[in-house]
Amino acid sequence: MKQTVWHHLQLCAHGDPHDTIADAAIAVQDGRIEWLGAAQELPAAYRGWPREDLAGAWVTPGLVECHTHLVYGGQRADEFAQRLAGVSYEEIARRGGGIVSTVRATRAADENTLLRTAAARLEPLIAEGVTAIEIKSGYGLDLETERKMLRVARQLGERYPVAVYTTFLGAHALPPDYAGRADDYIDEVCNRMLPALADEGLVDAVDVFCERIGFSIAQSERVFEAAARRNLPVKMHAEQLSNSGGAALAARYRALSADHLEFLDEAGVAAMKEAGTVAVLLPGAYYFIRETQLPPLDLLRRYAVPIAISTDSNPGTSPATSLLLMMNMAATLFRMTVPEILQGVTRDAAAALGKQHVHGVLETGRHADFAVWSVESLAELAYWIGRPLCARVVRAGQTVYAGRT
Ligand code: DI6
Ligand code: FE
Repeated sequence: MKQTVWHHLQLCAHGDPHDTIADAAIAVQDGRIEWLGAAQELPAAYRGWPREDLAGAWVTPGLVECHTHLVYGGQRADEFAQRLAGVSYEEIARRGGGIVSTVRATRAADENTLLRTAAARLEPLIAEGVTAIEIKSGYGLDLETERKMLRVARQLGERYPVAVYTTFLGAHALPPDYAGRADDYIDEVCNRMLPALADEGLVDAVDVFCERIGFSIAQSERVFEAAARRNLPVKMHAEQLSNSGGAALAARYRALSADHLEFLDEAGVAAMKEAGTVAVLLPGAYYFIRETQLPPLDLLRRYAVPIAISTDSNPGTSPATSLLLMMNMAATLFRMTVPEILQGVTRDAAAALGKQHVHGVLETGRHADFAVWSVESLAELAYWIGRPLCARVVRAGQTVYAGRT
């Protein structure tokens, strides 16, 4: 039986910097939290256990990264360079760039290549304290490659000390072989791809890109109906470039989350509140495509809609692998507060995955998944730009990463 008392730490157990314990201890047995609280109140039963001294460091729940496209082939740096040289999105798409170029590269890559390249994007996230992560498909757009992507996502969870939750995003873009036949492709997604991948245990949730350049409300609803037939939760890329009413549709299907939301309106916010749908904000995509429309923070606050933050790590609009940088962008670009940001990468990000009972908060009975920080103030987690701040990552009571202290 592995017993440890972690002590000499400052504890932020709920991701709320107003709810902390200055001199705390966490008793862990076989990877689960037996007790946590003020060190002076440590029950006698735990006082003889072996100790780990954290030298007064801040401890938060392990971070939850709730929206990534981590698995894909190739990269799109040359496309980025073309855009800087003045070539338009439309011209790049005409030249075969955009999502389609990543689809080609993903179809051509074998599983080992996808695993290796995705791992290189996962490791920096783990080094920043991430202990749970969502990974989408969506660059295969055919059954074989969507399966390959989701298998790689599952393998990442087997090989790395991080809980991986997969999302089927077959409705990410229209593959070239279905040009002009979007409804036929949605048939393929709903009637063949999703059932097969769900039967193989590869799908934890289903997502759709509801947008003018993505899929319509009607097509998105068909994907949600197919997910409902398999009792799978849904989420949506919604209102990223325009207001199509996607968030309200997502709320009607009690979606776990609606993501991006720059063009979200009050009707959508109210519907999300009523449904308990989490707003996932993606400052990396906002920044990288130089968007100017801010998500409606005031409306989300007024309706008390939970707000999560994520990298949206993807090769086209957010080639990011730092959740800490997203926390700084959420502050500087979206004007979110430190408490909102900390809860946005712990408690509310866990809720965006429907895993609020497992991740995002430290309490007795849960896995001892926590991050140890080399900071004097928790505000530093949103303050520094691109600085390593994580001293240690503990997953199920075991140190799985040790950084600079
Ligand atoms: N919204 C986005 O920003 C990404 N997908 C989506 O639905 C873009 C993906 C890409 O450009 O590769
Ligand atoms: Fe995305």
